[in-house]
Amino acid sequence: MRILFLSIFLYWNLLTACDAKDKEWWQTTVFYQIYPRSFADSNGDGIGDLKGITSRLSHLKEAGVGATWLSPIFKSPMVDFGYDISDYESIQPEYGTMEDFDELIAKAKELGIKIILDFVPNHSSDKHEWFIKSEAGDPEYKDYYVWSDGKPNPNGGRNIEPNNWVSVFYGSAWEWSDKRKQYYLHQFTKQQPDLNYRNPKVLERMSDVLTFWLKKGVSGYRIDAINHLFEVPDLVDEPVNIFDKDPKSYGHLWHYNTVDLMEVYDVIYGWRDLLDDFKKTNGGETRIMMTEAYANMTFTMRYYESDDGTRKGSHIPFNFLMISDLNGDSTARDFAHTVSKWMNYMPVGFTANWVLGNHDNSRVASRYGVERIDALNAMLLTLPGAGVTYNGEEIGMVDNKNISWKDTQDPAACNTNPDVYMKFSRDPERTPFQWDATKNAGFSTADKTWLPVHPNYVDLNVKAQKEADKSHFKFYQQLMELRKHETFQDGTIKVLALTRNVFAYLRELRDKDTFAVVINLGGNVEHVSLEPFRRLRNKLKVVAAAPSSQYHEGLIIPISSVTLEPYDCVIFTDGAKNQKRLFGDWCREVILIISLIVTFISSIYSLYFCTCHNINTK
Ligand SMILES: *[C@@H]1O[C@H](CO)[C@@H](O)[C@H](O)[C@H]1NC(C)=O
Ligand SMILES: *[C@@H]1O[C@H](CO)[C@@H](O)[C@H](O)[C@H]1NC(C)=O
Ligand SMILES: CC(=O)N[C@H]1CO[C@H](CO)[C@@H](O)[C@@H]1O
Ligand SMILES: [Ca+2]
Ligand SMILES: [Ca+2]
Repeated sequence: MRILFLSIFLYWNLLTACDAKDKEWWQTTVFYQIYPRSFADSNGDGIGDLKGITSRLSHLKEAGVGATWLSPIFKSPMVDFGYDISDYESIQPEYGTMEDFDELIAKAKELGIKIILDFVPNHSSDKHEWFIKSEAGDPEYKDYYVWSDGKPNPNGGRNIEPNNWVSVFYGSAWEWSDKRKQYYLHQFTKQQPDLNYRNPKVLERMSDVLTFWLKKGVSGYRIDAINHLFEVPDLVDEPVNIFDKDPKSYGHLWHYNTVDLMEVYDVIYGWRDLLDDFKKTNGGETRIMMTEAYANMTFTMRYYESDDGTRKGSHIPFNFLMISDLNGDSTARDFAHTVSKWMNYMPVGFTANWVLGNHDNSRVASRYGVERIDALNAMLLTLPGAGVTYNGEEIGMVDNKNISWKDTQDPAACNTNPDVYMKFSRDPERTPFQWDATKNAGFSTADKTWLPVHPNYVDLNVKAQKEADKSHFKFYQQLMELRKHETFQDGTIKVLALTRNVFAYLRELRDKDTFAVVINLGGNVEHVSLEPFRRLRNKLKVVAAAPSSQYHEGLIIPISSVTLEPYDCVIFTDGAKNQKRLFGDWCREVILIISLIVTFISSIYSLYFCTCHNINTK
């Protein structure tokens, strides 16, 4: 008898080995972007800071988030709110000190939350020591930036710009330096001079920055505006896009010479090696790279690996399709197509990711409509791979569109005029985080916060949603819990547009429960059948339902008559694990045979042993 138990035990244990999960932390987690300036203010100056983040980290834990990426916290004149860095290895004083940063890392470790830093390699601030020396003609730093004499002026006088390039933030990409009597390139604001990556010394210095923070305990980087790293060396004009008549506008040119150059990828593959080597020499978990590039599919996929497959690059090349290709007007077919698009383009064996929002784009509830926040959060948490989300989306914060010209902070808006600034402003999605119903939403005790708090904070805040029976946050937490299921972590996806407004997908994994996520994008009640999926059983059990749903957890309904409330989102399982097949998989077969042989041999042995024993005692 004992032998039999032993064999069964052996069999099951070995089987588990067959199914062993080989996913690393970053492949299944949700990355939560914190915009430090707006998250939590610890000292009452109206500006968020590191101590504030540390004191509120438990919120991330409660939300079920495994990692956070912080927008830049480095020393900066704050022309572009930290994306203009004057010292890559120190902390911006209004955000705190290096000790505060160490405390943040320690607290995060304690809570099991990984910290990812923003890395801004394309440009430094014009107040960076390197630029000051470069402008002064210091031989060591002379070629740290992209300098040009410009072209002779046909009318005489100072040379004109070397070419027609424009900055992402409007106007010429060239700025004249009176000191050096040359132009320097800036793809963003003129206070953000582009570093010259054709100078190996620059690459080396920037790689050292990566190592500096890795040693401090960060788990990786989110790399900013990476596709802007290189420009063609001969600085030739870019072709004009006739549909955009304004020669100062970024859309006026086709950016063939200033973005997505092949050289970018070599730098990325090199930085991947740096991260992998760091792990090899220092141990610990994999340090990762997330890359930000608003590029087409061909260019985006190349961040994963080189075309010939010999070099690895970004772990998470940001998938911006949920920002660029979908919005509140999208139909179920648009959703199905967009999800499939990423899955189809992605090279086999890599990890998908879904970026729901960030500090450059309107908030999810504003982009898709407040009614759809639960559905979009549900997608983030149940699609395959990693989710990337922005602080505040878990409670459905909305843009604060009532920001006066006087209160406007974003350079992209300030560079324009009082009539049009709101069209360019990124301030609406950057207003302070809404913690509770106290002064300034619990963000700060200051009389005036750096951006005005959205007045809806009285009702819309974390505290209220935690106390409510049903809320966006409660649903979010529930989905985070569900997400731990192996099917969500490891399973495949099959998408279907069931009607014009009902978008659904199956998540399946061999020998595990199958789940169906069903979303009503429209404002009418919808009756649908999930039979088109074919692989589901006849009865479905509700495992999670949006706060607006008429369904509740545990309810059993027939597959052919699913009723969805307006903007509803329901997750079902058919309760039946995929039929377990004893054979059909070499790993299982081998293990079964080994177990049988062991059972056989030990039975023979014990029979023999027992017989002898019996004889001897007689
Ligand atoms: C991306 O752009 C490049 C260059 O313009 C082009 O060759 C490539 O086909 C494009 N890829 C897709 C998927 O559109
Ligand atoms: C906009 O904000 C100002 C104060 O910043 C306030 O007086 C005004 O009532 C607000 N307008 C709307 C439409 O909310
Ligand atoms: C989403 C994001 O980080 N966008 C940044 C891209 O880079 C420019 C320049 O560094 C910033 O202004 C954006 O905020
Ligand atoms: Ca502060
Ligand atoms: Ca550049």
